[in-house]
Amino acid sequence: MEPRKAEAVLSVEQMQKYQDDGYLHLNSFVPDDVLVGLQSAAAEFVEKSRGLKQSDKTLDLEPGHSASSPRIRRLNSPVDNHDAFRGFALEGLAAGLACSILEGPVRYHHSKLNYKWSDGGEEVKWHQDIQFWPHTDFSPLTIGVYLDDVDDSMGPMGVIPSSHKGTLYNQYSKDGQWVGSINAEDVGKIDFSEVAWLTGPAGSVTVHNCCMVHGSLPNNSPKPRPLLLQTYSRADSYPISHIGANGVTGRLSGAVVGGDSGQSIVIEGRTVLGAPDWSRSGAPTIFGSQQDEV
Ligand SMILES: O=C(O)CCC(=O)C(=O)O
Repeated sequence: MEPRKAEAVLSVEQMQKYQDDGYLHLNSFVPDDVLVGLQSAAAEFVEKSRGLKQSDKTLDLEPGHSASSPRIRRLNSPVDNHDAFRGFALEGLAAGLACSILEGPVRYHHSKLNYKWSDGGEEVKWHQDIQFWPHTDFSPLTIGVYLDDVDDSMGPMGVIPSSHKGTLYNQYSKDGQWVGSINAEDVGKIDFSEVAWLTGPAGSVTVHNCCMVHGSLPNNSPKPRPLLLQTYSRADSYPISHIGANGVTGRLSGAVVGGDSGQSIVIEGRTVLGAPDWSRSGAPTIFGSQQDEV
């Protein structure tokens, strides 16, 4: 399948809303045939989990998980683990949407499927994403797809409109431990009166910028709340190594979708035309490159 090119998937108003508010909420956006493929891939991992007693590299299980009553927190890197997720994120609708919002080729960063199981599936505390995997700009965004109908009782994702333009919070505890959430003192200063809870029928899509303050409540309903998430940046934005999850975001992380990256980066106002990406093939020596050896 041809990679998706940047094309006008969204209206001018929606594009402006993303810039202003830092998020989008697209009800019933994924066509049924695509949705069914994603749902059935997600169900395969539920079946697989029945054979597990504890979390492994792919599936993160909640305490209390059993073969007869699975409780999955997360499927790590769905893009690396199932063709349906890979196609959707790197060639299909999510790829096209990312190229459209970022107005050109994009660099895929990582993916995950948060199942947020029924009857107490865990909350995600208020946080911002960029501290987990800093990039050379603030273009990274995450596209979420609800694989089931989600209402207020199921711990939908909540966002604080326009918070992507504000403070970038410290997500360490007072004693210097990384906790991945905004501390209680800072949370106390945030105005939650405008919080938007992103509910919707299966196939509804959320998009949030990497600096957006967001989180979700526990799922106390009798149904899981599967949310498939995939993150992209502009193709000329690069994850900064040796901070957070960068470097451990999966086999296909770094794939450029919808065109070429150009390997060009602006640092301190000067443009560097970088060498090709050798992260998968291994780097040649300077001798090999200069003598034109393959
Ligand atoms: O699953 C959710 O509700 C939010 C997910 C999220 O923010 C994250 O995994 O970073």
